[in-house]
Amino acid sequence: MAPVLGWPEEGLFLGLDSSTQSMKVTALDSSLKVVATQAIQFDSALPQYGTTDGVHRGPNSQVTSPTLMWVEALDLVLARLQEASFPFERVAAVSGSGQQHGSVYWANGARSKLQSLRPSDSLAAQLKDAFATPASPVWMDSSTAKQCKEIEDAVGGPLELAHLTGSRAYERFTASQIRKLYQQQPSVYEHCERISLVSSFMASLLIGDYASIDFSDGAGMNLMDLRSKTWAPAAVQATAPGLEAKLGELAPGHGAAGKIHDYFVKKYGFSEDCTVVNWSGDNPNSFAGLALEKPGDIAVSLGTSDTVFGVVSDPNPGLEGHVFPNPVDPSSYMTMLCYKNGSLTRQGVRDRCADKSWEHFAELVQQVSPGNDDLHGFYYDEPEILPPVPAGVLRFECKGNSAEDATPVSSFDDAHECRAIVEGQLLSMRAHSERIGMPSPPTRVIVTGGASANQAIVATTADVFGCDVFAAAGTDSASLGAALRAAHSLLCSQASGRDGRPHVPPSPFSDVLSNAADGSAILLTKIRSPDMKVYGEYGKHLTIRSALERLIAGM
Ligand code: ADP
Ligand code: XUL
Repeated sequence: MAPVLGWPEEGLFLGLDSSTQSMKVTALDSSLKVVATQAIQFDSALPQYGTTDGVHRGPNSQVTSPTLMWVEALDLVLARLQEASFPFERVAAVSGSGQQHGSVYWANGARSKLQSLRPSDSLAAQLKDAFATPASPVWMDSSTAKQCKEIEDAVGGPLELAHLTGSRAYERFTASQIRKLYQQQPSVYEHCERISLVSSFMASLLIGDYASIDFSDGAGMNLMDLRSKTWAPAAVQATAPGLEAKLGELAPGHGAAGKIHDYFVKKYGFSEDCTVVNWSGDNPNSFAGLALEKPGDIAVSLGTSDTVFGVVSDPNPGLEGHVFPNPVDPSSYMTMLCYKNGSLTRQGVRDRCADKSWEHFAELVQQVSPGNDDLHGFYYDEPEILPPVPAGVLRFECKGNSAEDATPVSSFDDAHECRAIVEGQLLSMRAHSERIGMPSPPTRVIVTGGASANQAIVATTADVFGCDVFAAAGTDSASLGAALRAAHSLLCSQASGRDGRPHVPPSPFSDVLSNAADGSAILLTKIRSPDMKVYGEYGKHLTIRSALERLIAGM
């Protein structure tokens, strides 16, 4: 297909991904081929912050990350690219992806620190006093049940809040985190001039000023009116006084945040014309990176969290799952489920049962037949989101046809333990995705995230969902999506230039995707077909497991 008018032939698009455990980069050329990648793990690359899995776990289910670690990681990952002679001067636009919901509290006076960044010193040295609190609450936190209840009550109940903002109140969502900070550390709240999400925080570093929160990540706060994409006064007032002034304006994901700050021009050699495009959340970016646009497709992202998402045009948010605006098409939305016990919980089982080896873990899973000899496991190392249950591990044997026939079991052998966690997690995803109206069976499942490299997990995904499984060449769809969104923004701005008016709706995202050449990062490959007999047999296990899950959750 011919390149779209005005497409910068030599230009590169950079996508960063500030995730829970790491910071990653994907750079694309104009034919959407990957020209560079880079990744640093917070625990090992920045040990001075003392994180485990990128976070600090505190008492009472409190989980935070040191804000300054993310600042230092940005310099570090760019320095790594520089060491690899990456041509920063060719970057036409840069965007990014942030773990959703996490919040940063800028201290009074921080804006002028941002505006006057000097290349002679590091970002961390210059911003070390820029935060009202050094600890950013992140999505793994579940310490705000009280504040969730207060916000839901003030707005008229959980369903009302879901209709208004796309989700009922969740402990990790930003509103309850802000309310807790306001209640427990009023002087921190008082001394905070601006609250950013991880996404808008990272964009702020790149432009040297406060960047807007985009609509898609903004919907992960319980503060935005999902339909009007403006702050919802009832939710804002229920959260904390004087909050709207600290949140700034919301903006579309395809909008430009500004030009890159001189710090990055001088230090790394970016062009001063390089545009910083609004960042968004990791799930919206993955949604863009996997080009999810067909209603029959669903994506399963197996990162630190496990998420399942699909596309809808007319959402009806309820008590389960979330709805966010589509980051690349204002006429539709993404629906999503999120599990806290994803990769780290699988990793725990691997470490106990499979000598800390993913290969051995996969072999053990494949040693047992699908259905796991009627053994069911529920593995919650962390308090779970879906269903909302405290941490704990429960195992059952169920030879009969209903959950009433199940008997508790204290342990499984290694192979059954490995299959139990994989089957259990995927069966839960299928059951809940069906409940919120995602297609069943889907036309196809697109897998991404660290664990999508695991063939035993991929094979079970195909059999549980009963459809083909596709994957992109890389496993980091979030930074890929960010790079594609950077390109999309550039097209939108050029389109607005052509007719002289702001372009609403934006240029179709498919105009970006149409530039993909052979070997492009966006091309998906079928990696597994289902065994439909096994899919059929999973029906019984699905019913039993769902009933057991309801018992465990007391629902
Ligand atoms: P995030 O972006 O949320 O930080 P990633 O998508 O990078 O997370 O995934 C990281 C996780 O992937 C690690 O915690 C690890 O447990 C898991 N992982 C990596 N390789 C494999 C594998 N072969 N099988 C299963 N899980 C894996
Ligand atoms: C989504 C969620 C996680 C984080 C980190 O609601 O909490 O997926 O975005 O990946």
